[in-house]
Amino acid sequence: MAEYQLYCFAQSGNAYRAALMLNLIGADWKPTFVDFFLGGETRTPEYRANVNEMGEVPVLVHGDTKLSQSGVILDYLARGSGKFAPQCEDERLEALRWIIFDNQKVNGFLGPFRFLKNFAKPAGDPAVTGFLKGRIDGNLAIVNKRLATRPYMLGDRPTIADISLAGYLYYPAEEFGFDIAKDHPAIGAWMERIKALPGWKHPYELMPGYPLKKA
Ligand SMILES: N[C@@H](CCC(=O)N[C@@H](CS)C(=O)NCC(=O)O)C(=O)O
Repeated sequence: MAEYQLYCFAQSGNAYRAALMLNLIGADWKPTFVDFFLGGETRTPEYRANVNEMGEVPVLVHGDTKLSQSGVILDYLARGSGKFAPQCEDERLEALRWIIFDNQKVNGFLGPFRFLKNFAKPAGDPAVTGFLKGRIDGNLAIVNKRLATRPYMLGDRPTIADISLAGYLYYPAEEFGFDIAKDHPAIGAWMERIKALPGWKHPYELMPGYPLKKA
């Protein structure tokens, strides 16, 4: 049995953060497929009783430790491995600031936008997707400005703040209807740097459930 088990599915950028971190630190890990789309597994009483009362992926299991929230999982893995970890208290606080901003306002809007555009039935109301797109543009511009003056979110070294930001950014441009790397060139350059890290893989390669089975 692998040392780490990750409840996840291929289309989840939230889970990708944890899967990518596990791969980048060279952990011995195995994914456990969660049937989010067809089976509605995260909404079942069994999942909420046995896996995560919040009804979400990712969930990381490591021995007796079971964690959800990708930001918490990233912090746990960084502390345990010493890799991609902030190096001092100021850096730790700075990483947390960006991870929370990302969870709420960058990938926190990209995820629902992509879901409404590709997977929701009926498809998302244009008023809702239009609102989300406006927020996405504004928040990606904030990240782009930051990455225009430094190679990684906290400076010269990649940390968990970068791995959090990777969330939905590598999914195909067609799934969004716009090209993040082209529209925000400093983010595009950063994406190439992250992609070059040993162990990097695309979310569709790293997690089970792609392509999506039709009902
Ligand atoms: N802030 C959370 C977000 C997790 C999240 O929203 N995961 C989605 C999948 S991408 C989920 O499990 N949603 C279940 C549902 O809405 O029923 C994290 O970063 O872990």
